[in-house]
Amino acid sequence: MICVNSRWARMLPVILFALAGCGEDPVVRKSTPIRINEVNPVNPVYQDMTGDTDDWIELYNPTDEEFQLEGYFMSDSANKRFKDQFVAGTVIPAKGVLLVWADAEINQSSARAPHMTFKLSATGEGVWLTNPDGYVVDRVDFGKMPMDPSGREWTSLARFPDGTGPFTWCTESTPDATNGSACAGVTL
Ligand SMILES: [Ca+2]
Ligand SMILES: [Ca+2]
Repeated sequence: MICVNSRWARMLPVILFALAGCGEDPVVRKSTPIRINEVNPVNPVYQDMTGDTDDWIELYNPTDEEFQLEGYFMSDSANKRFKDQFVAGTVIPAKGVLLVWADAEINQSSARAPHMTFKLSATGEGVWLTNPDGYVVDRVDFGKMPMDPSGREWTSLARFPDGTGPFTWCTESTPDATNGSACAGVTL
C-alpha cells in the first residue's frame, strides 16, 4: 500500500495540474497542418544520395513558418503506426516539402533525408503520419497503379492543389518539389 502524509496529499492536485501543463496540448498537436503530399510506390528514375531508385513519400508544409517534425511517426501499417520516428533537426520549410525515402535502408538516413524501415507496395497499401501524442495527422490508402490510356503507368500519386486537394495518379512526378497543377491523372 502506498501512503502519503497529509501535506503531500494536499499538494498532489497542484503537482498534477502543473504536470498537465507541460508539453504541447494534444488538441493543438491534433491540428498539425502537415500533409502527405505525394507518394511514389514505383520509382524507376529519381535517385537518393547513394544512387538508389527507391520508393518515396513527400510531406508538405502549407504554413508560412518552418515545421519541426521531431517526434512524429510514419508507417505503412494501421496496426503499427509507430514504426519510424523523425529525429531532431527534421524540418519542413515554409510552403515547402520534405522527401522521405521508403527503402528499408535506415543506415542511409539523416535529418535532411529521412529513410524509413519500410518500402511501399506496388500493388497498393497505405501511409500514416502520426503525431507524438498518437493522433493520426494524415493518411492515404492507395491501390495498384492504373494504366493510363496510352498504356504507360502513372508515376506517382499526388495531391492537387498541394496539401489540400484529392490524391490523383500522375504521369509526371515532382519529387522534393511542390506538385504545381500539371497533373492530368485519375482522381483516387
Ligand atoms: Ca536507398
Ligand atoms: Ca511533389
